Amino acid sequence: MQEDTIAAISTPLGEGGIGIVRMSGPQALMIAEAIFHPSGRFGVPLSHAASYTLHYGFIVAQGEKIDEVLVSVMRAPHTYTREDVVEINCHGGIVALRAVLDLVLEKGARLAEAGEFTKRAFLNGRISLDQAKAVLEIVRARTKLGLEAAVDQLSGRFFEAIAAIRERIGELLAEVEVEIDFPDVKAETEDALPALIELSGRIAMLLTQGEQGRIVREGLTIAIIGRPNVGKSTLLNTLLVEERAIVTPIPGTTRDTVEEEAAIGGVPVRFIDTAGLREPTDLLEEEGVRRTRAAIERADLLLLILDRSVPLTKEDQRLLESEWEMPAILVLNKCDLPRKIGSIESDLCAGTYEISAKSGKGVDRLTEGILDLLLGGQLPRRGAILLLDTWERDLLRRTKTLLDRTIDAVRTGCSLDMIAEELRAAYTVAGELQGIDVSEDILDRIFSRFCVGK
Ligand SMILES: Nc1nc2c(ncn2[C@@H]2O[C@H](COP(=O)(O)OP(=O)(O)OP(=O)(O)O)[C@@H](O)[C@H]2O)c(=O)[nH]1
Ligand SMILES: [Mg+2]
Repeated sequence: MQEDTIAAISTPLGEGGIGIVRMSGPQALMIAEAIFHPSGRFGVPLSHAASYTLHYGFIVAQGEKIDEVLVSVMRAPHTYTREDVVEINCHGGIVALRAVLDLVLEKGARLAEAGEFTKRAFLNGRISLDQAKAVLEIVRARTKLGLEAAVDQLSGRFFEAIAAIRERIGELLAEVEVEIDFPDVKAETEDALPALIELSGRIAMLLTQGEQGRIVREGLTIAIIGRPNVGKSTLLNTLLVEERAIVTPIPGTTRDTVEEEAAIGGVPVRFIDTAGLREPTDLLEEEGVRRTRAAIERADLLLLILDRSVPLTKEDQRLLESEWEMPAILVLNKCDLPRKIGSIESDLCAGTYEISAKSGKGVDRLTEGILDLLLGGQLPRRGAILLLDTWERDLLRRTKTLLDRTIDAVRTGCSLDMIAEELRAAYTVAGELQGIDVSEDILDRIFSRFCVGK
């Protein structure tokens, strides 16, 4: 248990109905009592309050009321951190909230670091590292699917999967070691092959789920490009179901990039509508084109829009012949009008879609195509997503490599010692994943990503 008591404002800064100053640690109740005046006949000193009770009164400093509050008292060990926790629910806005925080700091609490409440929950053994991270993901989720994945992870699913894998590796290692120690007990190492292959497969699946999680968490960026007036902004608005960008029949309507995020199939997608690409005729257009190019560089995918109701122009042709670093989908817009564009020669292999951005015709098929392309035909779904950190993906990959090397060693008839060595290494790396030997450095990295007060 930690010696000191930490405090922080646990609600977002800004105007809200209420704000919470949260404290955790051995002095939490004492500090709260020193600044809290209970109201009414039933008021008790907080240090006498039972766990899970709510107390109405005022925070008072030097005889002056600072805010009218509700204080909740939660006693160790059944609390978020397993320490005494006090939450002061203020409603006086940010100034009062700050004043209350200052007061508790004055009375001996220390300002909490980012994620320190959750870190204590982990250090005091209430939650696993995996669950601690899930808390962070819940706070940060950008789509419903991301939130569901985070909530699922809170149950420790990844932790359990790793524990099972590690246990199995341990068993296999023990068998090999028995063979080393008692060469007479002749078990065949080859018998271990199916188990090893199965384990490697399990890790491969976790990695795939982690990749899906990365997309759900980080989202995708899609730039909508094309020459002026082909309907880029109209498509953006249709995708967002919102009149976000200005649409007019005048070529060159969009001068600056317009960005907006939408959830498609549970994946947060940032769409960037861009200024039409053409030879700039003035400074403003020049800047617009520069920004379009910058947007293209950031994108995971391009939607190259052509207007199929008019013949192909030189600008269209040039765009079609450009080489992009990211996949590009060809979109033939205005399919509600007669086709005049003629046949199109293009090396863009990521697919062609005919749509009417204006009426919405074909747009669903386009979004399906986008997700198919970016997610390898696998829409992320609940239960098949893992939200992993880079270091976790790294350790998973290393465990898999070590298992694959063990498999090779068995197949090529390497010595038992060598097989045992690879297995032992895999066992250790899997242990790191479980959080058994997580270094201080990794812990700091994880928890510093939290906001203060969580
Ligand atoms: N008939 C028809 N008209 C469309 C369609 N999509 C866009 N338009 C029209 O085409 C014109 C240009 O649309 P915008 O969305 O402003 O085109 P843009 O590519 O953003 O143009 P710039 O911002 O100038 O580069 C507008 O008059 C739209 O109403 C469509 O699917 N069918
Ligand atoms: Mg536009």
